[in-house]
Amino acid sequence: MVVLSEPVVHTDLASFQSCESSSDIFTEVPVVDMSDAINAKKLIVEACRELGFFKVINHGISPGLVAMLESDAVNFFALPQQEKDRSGPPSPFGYGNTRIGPNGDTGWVEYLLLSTRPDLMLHIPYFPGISETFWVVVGEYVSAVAKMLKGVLEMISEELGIGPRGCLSGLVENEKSDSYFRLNHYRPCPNLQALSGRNLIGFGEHTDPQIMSVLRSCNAPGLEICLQNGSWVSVPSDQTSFYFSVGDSLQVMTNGRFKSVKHRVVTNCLKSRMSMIYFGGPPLNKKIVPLCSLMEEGEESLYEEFTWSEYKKSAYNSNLGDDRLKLFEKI
Ligand code: GA4
Repeated sequence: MVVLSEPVVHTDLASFQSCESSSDIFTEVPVVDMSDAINAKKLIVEACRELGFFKVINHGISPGLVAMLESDAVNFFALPQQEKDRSGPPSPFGYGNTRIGPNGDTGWVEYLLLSTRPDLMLHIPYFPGISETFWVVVGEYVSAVAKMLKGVLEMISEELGIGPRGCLSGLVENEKSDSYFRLNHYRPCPNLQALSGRNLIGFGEHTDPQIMSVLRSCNAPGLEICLQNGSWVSVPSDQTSFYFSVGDSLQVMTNGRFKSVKHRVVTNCLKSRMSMIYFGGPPLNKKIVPLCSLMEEGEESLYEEFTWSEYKKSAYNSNLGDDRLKLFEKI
């Protein structure tokens, strides 16, 4: 579905970062066909090692469900600003506009950040303007995507010979799993001339702290990933597929074999972009350490031991673009 929205004219662009958007359209995103399980496993592991990023097709998630969620999100973001503001500011959950996280990061984006844990969501008193079906649809979408992620993590375990069964996938399946769900809405970039050919940053460069993230976007470009040689490339949008990215926690659990991928979103001059991201996180008390069954004889962990709760605390004390794992690297 194309998200229609009027370009916003905003005179004070100085407070937003801009960048030269990458003209390199990356045509080599690994494509994993879930209907071909044997090849899928190999491709996923290869992609996680080389890029930390891949696209999944034939995933079995109902396009109707995705469309329903997108339509609820479009309706929410189309509400008058003051209505939306009643669901914010985020702490960290709720509606946010241009401010990302607690430490002064900004981006040309408005968003809803939600926890997928019902016990946490109960602390959020009220999301005005969200249709009655919204929670039901979010719930259905999140369980479908979590199931798909669980399948992908099981495939990784099988391919790498990681045991016991469920040691990886069980982390996001666990009812205590600290997973997040985010809806991002990027309005068209205003006043392009003022930026002299540059693009506003929608969501600045960062890696995701969790295990793996699953992104679906509408048919508007904007997502860029950083290749291992340091160059930024633009990911072609594909609203029928899901993009998976390796997070910091999986990098640690594989002792650096998989790399968490740096990514960012640049705004588009004409079209709104809407994305939905599920961040698969472990339970708060889970120790994030390399998986024993993966370690070779004599291999040592590259990282100091930490729990997910400690890592999250440290992430929320950092700025978006910081190298958060650096603090935990063994010297
Ligand atoms: C990046 C990945 C997810 O969007 C997120 C973000 C979180 C937030 O927006 O609340 C953070 C960011 C993200 C990492 C550093 C801190 C925390 C904003 C920020 C500056 C929900 C997450 O888990 O970490």
